Amino acid sequence: MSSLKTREVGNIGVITLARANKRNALDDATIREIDDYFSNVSSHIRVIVMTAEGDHFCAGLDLKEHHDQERSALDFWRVCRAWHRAFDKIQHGGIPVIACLQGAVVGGGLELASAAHIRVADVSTYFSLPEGTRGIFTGGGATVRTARILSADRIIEMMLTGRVMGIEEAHRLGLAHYVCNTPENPISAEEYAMTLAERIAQNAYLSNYAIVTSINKIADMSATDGLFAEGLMAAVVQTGHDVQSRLNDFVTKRAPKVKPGEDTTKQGS
Ligand code: 1HE
Repeated sequence: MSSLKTREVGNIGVITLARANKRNALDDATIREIDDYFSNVSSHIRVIVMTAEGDHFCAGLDLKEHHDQERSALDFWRVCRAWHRAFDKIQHGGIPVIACLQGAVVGGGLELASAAHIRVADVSTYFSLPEGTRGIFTGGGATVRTARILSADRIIEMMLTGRVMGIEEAHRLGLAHYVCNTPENPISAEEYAMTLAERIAQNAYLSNYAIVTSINKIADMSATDGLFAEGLMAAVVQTGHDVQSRLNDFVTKRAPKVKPGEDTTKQGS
């Protein structure tokens, strides 16, 4: 039985974790399905929204499978490398990915959410890295991806204490970009994510590709190499077929202006 559901809404792909009875814990089979999905995205898909069934986005590593398999060091190394491959395809696949979060986003669930480019969270969302309390260590990219979002210092503190980070702190620290289902933003996280996806799908394809593939890669480079790569990327994006018409919209005063107070989910609609 599949642990994922997928659908398309126009040019938006929606991938849903569908093991709510196990709080969407990630077993080997689910990681394989995530890898397969992100390896075979249809060419008309412009943005992917990742959601989860039930009250919790993801409870992390399937601890029962991990317990039952009594993995050796080499076994678990292979598991971790499979997670890295799958999550790399999310982060570096060239298509913007929006994660839509609720309830527990813990351990490997936080690593999965950290691979997405935008995180939209229901107000019920909370985050934790309980690996220390389970006697294991992060193996799905937290030391790289989550550490880049929160800082290495903060994930050390979270892993040592196993504490729960609430939505207000997570929003302030940039782990959740948007918080939904609040008096100020009463829309549901999924609706908000879909509206953002529609907005992002209207960007130039090459611009989106450059944004999601190059910025994280450039962060791995020296400043000199990064500036060189940035120039190359900009030159490639400049060859996009719709660059001139988009610039012409601005020059002829038909393009929307960049103004404070504008809701980005409404721009261009
Ligand atoms: C699970 C898992 C799981 C739930 N693996 N089966 N992750 C954790 O340490 C988080 C562990 N889970 C929890 O703390 C809680 O389950 C939740 C806070 C997420 C949800 O609580 P609740 O009360 O809604 O559900 P529950 O009753 O605890 O769990 C419902 C079922 O899901 C139950 O199974 P059942 O057969 O008894 O009904 C649970 O056993 C099952 N379940 N979480 C397996 N994680 C590559 S390295 C990554 C390292 C990590 O991810 S470490 C973090 C592990």
